[in-house]
Amino acid sequence: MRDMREFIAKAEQEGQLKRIKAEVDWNLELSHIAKLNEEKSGPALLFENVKGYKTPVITSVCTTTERLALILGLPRNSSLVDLMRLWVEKNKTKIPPKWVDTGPCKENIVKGDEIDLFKFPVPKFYPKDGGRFFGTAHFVLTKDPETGWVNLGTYRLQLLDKKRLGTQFIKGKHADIMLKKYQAMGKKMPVAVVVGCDPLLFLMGAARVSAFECEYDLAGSIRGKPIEVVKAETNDLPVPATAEIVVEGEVDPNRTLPEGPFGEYTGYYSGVGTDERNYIEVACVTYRTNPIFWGTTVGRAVTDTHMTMALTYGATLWQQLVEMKIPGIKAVYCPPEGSGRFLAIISVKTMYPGHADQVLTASISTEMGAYGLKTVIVVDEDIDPWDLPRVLYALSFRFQPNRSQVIKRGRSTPLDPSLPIEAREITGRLLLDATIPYEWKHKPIPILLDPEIVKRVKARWSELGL
Ligand SMILES: Cc1cc2nc3c(=O)[nH]c(=O)nc-3n(C[C@H](O)[C@H](O)[C@H](O)COP(=O)(O)O)c2cc1C
Ligand SMILES: [Mn+2]
Repeated sequence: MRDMREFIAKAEQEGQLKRIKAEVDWNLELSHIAKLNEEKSGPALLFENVKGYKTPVITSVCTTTERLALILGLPRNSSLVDLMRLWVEKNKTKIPPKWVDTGPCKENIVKGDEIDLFKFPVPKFYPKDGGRFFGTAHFVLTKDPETGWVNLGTYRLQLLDKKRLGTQFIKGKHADIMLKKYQAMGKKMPVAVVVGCDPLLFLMGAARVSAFECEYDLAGSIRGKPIEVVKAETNDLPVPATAEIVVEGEVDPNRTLPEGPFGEYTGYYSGVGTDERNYIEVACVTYRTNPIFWGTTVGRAVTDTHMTMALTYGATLWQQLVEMKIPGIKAVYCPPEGSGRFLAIISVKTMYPGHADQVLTASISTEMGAYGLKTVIVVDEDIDPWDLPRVLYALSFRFQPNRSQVIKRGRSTPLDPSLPIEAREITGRLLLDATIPYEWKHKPIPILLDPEIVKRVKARWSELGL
């Protein structure tokens, strides 16, 4: 998939996209239509007539597993776990991006006083939001000033004025780590923001790919060929050649402005009563002719952002456990209901005493699990982690609170509404071992039906009137 336009064509062909021709207001109306549509697992929406604007807005691109499968190039009936399995497999090889001289993203170039971000149909999503949010389904490109590592990260961007975007680089995220290095060097951090692209790149921005790794390399591996990039106009960051809109600029680590609140994926507003945040001073905007603006509704579960995170966070946890070379990992599932990040269920074929304990402690030591993950459940290999009734069965009949429950502490997300706003740095972590201990000499004997009798009974099924 080359770009957003190809996604639109394919999704439309498959009946997974609807064009909205009626006039819709960017001020709450558009987001509310998208949200209500997503709560019914509806199609992707292309708003062609946004009040006061010629530029269309697409939403709800990632809301269903079918569309995530379309983005990853897998069959329509794939499960979320099938998609994660592909991700983990493809992560084993990396294909770095390829520089090209130019691309459609350079069709229009605006610099200096001409820049006016209000020329784009930026939605206001929720009633108590602090303003309009330019960046929701996008990513921010930054470069490590020491090593040259290029990072793609999705961090919300608030439209502050014609040339400034408020950021929320949460502590320890890769853009934040880089910004602190620029600060120590007394420099500003160059950035490029990409809105509208091959949707896989947005998924990469939202994925917790390990530090020092460039998300473009994994995207290339999933696509089976390098992502084509061109140099930004005002810095040397690699932007996708087919991006719809690219906003270039700098972040001064020492300057801040109020940002937020914003209706977050936890179902609550974040940025209420928090410190000011850094912002992007925009130096240049490039865009394709007739660009397409892209947004996601974030907000309460389960909708577009939750499905995005269930895939990208869940796959990253799985991938990082595989990288730790722990044997026996059958599957990992981070339910969309927990936004793919607060709750993880891991199915393991246990092979030695303490194996399940190793998986539990390893999971919270991965980059993904060491941040925000609150509850981890390990189940035996006979249970699919996405089969929640079976997980509840394991919690009922295999889990023993006296033996298999541990509480740890660790880094929290500041968005977790279960913690008081002023104390969200540290969370508890609950590790639940719902496996039958490997070392037990006398294991409970599972009830298996006699296969011969089953065959006989099945042959008599209609005779029995069943
Ligand atoms: C729609 C959406 C909005 C997000 N907003 C933010 C945000 O404002 N700040 C933030 O730190 N992370 C945000 N995230 C999560 C990051 O994208 C995610 O943690 C990612 O791993 C960051 O990239 P990094 O690992 O390269 O730092 C958001 C994710 C999604 C899907
Ligand atoms: Mn990263």
